[in-house]
Order: sequence, then structure tokens, then C-alpha cells
Amino acid sequence: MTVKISHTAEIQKFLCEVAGLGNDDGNSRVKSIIHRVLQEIARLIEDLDVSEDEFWCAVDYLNRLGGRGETGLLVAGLGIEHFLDLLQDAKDEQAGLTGGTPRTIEGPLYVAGAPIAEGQARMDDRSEEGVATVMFLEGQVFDPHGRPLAGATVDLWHANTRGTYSFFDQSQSEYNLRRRIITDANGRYCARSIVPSGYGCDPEGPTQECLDLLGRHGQRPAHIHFFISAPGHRHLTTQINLSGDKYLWDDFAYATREGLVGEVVFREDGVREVDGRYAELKFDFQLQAAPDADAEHRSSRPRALQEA
Ligand code: MBD
Ligand code: FE
Repeated sequence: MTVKISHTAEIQKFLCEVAGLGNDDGNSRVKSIIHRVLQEIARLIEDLDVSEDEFWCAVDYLNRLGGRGETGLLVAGLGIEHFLDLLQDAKDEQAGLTGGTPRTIEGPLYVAGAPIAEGQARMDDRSEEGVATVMFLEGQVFDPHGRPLAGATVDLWHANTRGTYSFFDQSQSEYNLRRRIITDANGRYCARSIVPSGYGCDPEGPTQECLDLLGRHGQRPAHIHFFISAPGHRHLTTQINLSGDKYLWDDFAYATREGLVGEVVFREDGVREVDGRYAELKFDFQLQAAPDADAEHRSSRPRALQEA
């Protein structure tokens, strides 16, 4: 029987030393996590017989991943962000915190500080007029008892017809396709926007490079992101994924969930203030009661233009 070098007392003692477990300074939480990471890396290298070339290739990959700002993208593509949702769902279930609209991943492309509008907003900057299909998106936000929630904040963002997001795509105007809409007295929000296209990873980027090696594509279905919040209620991070999209149930980020599919209806009836064909999407949300004050707010994940 061969002994695993990574399991010997000598190596284990070394990893404790490296993780600072023998000193009284630093941060004990960080020490615990780094210690575990080091143990797992040592075990993985030995068990899978990772070669030096493979190891240094991975180091270079991480440098390139971070250099291109794609770490959040890879985390989504490897399903880790979705795993966090599944874990939270399980914890909620155990705590009896159920009901309301399902959560799904935020993704890496939120930008804080979008313009605020009362009840309704026009989200697009008209730059794709004639190219894009106009979309009327509307619905209500409800409380756990099914009563409309007035004054809730519907913070929504989506891609343009090329599947790219303002801020990250510098060719778009500031906050294009990003708004915060405050629900009216009936809990209603209304947006006039454009039908988004699905997102695709940069084919030349490090995330797609990894996905290629896994035999996977890097495409998302067309979708719309939401943060929904209201005093006394639990913050909700979710998305509507659009019906009819080829990637609806083949999302590289695993964000599509039962209950989060939006039925887009195309009309050409002259009822709305547009010529020709347009799209309608109705989607309601229901929040849970906040179990504590912290739960009213989104996570403190670092984000673009993070507000104070
Ligand atoms: C997106 O638009 C997105 O929502 C996710 C999760 C990952 C990449 C691009
Ligand atoms: Fe997205």
C-alpha cells in the first residue's frame, strides 16, 4: 500500500504552518479556509498526479482569467454560483423559509446606481430603434399574503440585441437597459424596453477556453435580471428567462429554473404606441417576509459602481 505524501504528519504540520494556524495574528476565519484549500490542493495534485506543466499552466490560466476580469464569469459557467442558490434553497427549506418567487443567480454584470423611476420607465436609449423589437414588460410585486406591494424597488438589467450589457460594453450609453422602478400603489411596475438577445462568452476569452476543454458552449438564453426589495421583505435576486430561446434549458450558467420562464407574446395589433410588431412580457413577483433586517438587502458582493 502506498502512503499518500499529502497525508503524512510532516506535510499536514507544514500546511498548518503555512496557513498561520500556529500564530495568534491574522484572521482565524481566513486561516481555516486557506488551510482547507491547501489541503485540498495537495491531495488533488497527488491523487490526480498533476504534472508540473499542468500545475503551471493552471497558474498562468488564473492570471489570464483575472486579467480579463472573467473570474465571475467562470464561476457562473462552472455552476458554482448556481450551487450557492441550491445550498441557500436547502437552508431555507430547513428553516421553513419557503414560498414566493424562486431565486436565481445574479451573474457578473450588475451595475449599481441605475436611474430611478416611479411606476414606469423607458429603459433603452433608442440606439437600436429599427433593429430591436420593442418589449413591454410589466407585472406586480406581491407580499407573502398575495397583497400588492407598493413602493417596492424593481432593479432590473438586461442585454441589448447583441447580447451585451452597458458599462461592460463601452459602446453603449451609461445605464442603457438598466433601471430601478418603484412599484405604484397597486404594486405595479411597467417598463418599455427592447427584447434582449442571449449572452455568449467571448470566444477568445479564458472562460470559453476552459469550457472548450469541457466540451461545453458558453451561451445563455435571452433573460432579464432582477433585484426586488421592499421594507420588511426579503431581498430577491432572480431572472426571467425567455420562452422560445434555443438555450432556455441549456444555459451555460444554469440560471433557468421552473417558475422563472417568461412567456414572450409577439403582437402586431396597433394597440400600443408602436408601429408593427412588438413583444409583451408579463411577470409577477412574490417576496418572502424578511426573517431579520439583514435579509432585506442584497449581499455585499463587490459590484461595479457599488454604492455606499
Ligand atoms: C450574463 O448575462 C449572465 O447573466 C451570467 C450569469 C453570466 C454571463 C453573462
Ligand atoms: Fe445576464
